[in-house]
Amino acid sequence: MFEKVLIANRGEIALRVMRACKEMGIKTVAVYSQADRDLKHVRLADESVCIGPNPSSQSYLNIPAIISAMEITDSVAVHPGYGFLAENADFAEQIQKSGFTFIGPDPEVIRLMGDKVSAIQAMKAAGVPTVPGSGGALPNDRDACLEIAHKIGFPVIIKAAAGGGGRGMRVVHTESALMNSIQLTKSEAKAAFGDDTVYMEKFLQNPRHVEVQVLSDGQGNAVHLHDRDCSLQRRHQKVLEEAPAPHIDPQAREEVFKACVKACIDIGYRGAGTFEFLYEDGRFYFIEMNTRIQVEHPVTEMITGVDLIKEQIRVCAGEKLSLKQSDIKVTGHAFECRINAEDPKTFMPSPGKVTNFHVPGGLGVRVDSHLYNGYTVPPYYDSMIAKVITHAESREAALARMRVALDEMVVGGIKTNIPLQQDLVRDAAFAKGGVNIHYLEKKLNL
Ligand code: MV4
Repeated sequence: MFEKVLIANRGEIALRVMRACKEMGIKTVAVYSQADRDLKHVRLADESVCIGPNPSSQSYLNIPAIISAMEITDSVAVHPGYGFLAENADFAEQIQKSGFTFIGPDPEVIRLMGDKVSAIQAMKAAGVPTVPGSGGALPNDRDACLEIAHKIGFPVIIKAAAGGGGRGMRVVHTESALMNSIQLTKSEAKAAFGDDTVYMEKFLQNPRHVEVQVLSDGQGNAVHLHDRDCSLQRRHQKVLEEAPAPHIDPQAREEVFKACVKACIDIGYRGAGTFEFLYEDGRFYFIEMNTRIQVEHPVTEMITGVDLIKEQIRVCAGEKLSLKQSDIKVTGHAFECRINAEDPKTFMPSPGKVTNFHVPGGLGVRVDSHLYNGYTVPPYYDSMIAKVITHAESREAALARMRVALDEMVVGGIKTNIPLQQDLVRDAAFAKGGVNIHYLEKKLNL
């Protein structure tokens, strides 16, 4: 096992990773920007290194600074958390070339999945169901594009191969708008990602966002840890997640789980990963793979009892996956509410000093947060300050538990979205389960 791991992240996930390392007897190194010297995990780390000024471009995204911090602390591996450098293939490659271990898949696999066109092709080859589409980059040919669009059928969606997570895409409803939309998406993609490759898919009008968690050792062993529904989102930011996804066709689900496991083995995947699907009319359609641990991983941990971060670290240290598929059993249901430092109505960030922090508790209640009384939420980074997770024997009981937990929580001194979450967990349609990706934005505009 690793002697010492550097945690190249901040906030709740840095603390989450640190807890896993400590339980495993791994020494920890925290890195932080100037604004982050008072982060909770920095105080708890065996060692800590300031890697630069407040803008993440000069600190958490500063690859040479992170590699220097690994060298001076004798770290052997780096955990990237989520965001920042977590899916940066160049970072993973430089870490490997410097003789360190990146806790994640190989740079080639990150690159394969980072390019959405090659990701879809790899998944198709493995038997993962994909969205009907161009099956590759769109040619620079009007007639060929029109033919593809007609074969798929309008509406279609044009997506940047280098995009993902909602960046660089455009819906097209008519033939007359097609070529213009392709050109616009191409020039936006060129400007944003330096790559104007785009592809086309059938636009699914009312899907749910259902994703499958996997663990794989890159040595021919992989398991799935069931699914999560993350349909409640606003502007591509998830707000409330749950596991397992409610009201899923059991046969389609078993097939997609099997295909995800096979795909992990086929691409030589190592670590924790997530297959993102759109789910509509009882069918799954692969859209993207995330090669990192995700924000919402705790709901899966609660229903399976598997510590995903520990397993991720183990397989990335070269151990064989200790879990067999038959070891993984779903127990009950879990929800996660993301608590952000923001105005619950306008969604404007609300950084500042936390004067009064009370976390909910009790059976089946988990709070992943780096906050403490007197902590100042800086304005430079993501506004997520806590995740409240509840677990119970049934979906109804887990939701009731979330209502109680949110009502118990106090975050004084700053504005938070707790009132929005309190409203959502009392929403009748959400309580039934299975609302689609447009539900929250529609509700907010009422
Ligand atoms: C789609 C889609 C409908 N049809 N692809 C947005 C984020 C990125 N991961 C993919 N996205 C979408 N791709 C097809 N063929 C609708 C979305 C989408 C979406 C997907 C998941 C969660 C929220 C979303 C919100 C708007 C659009």
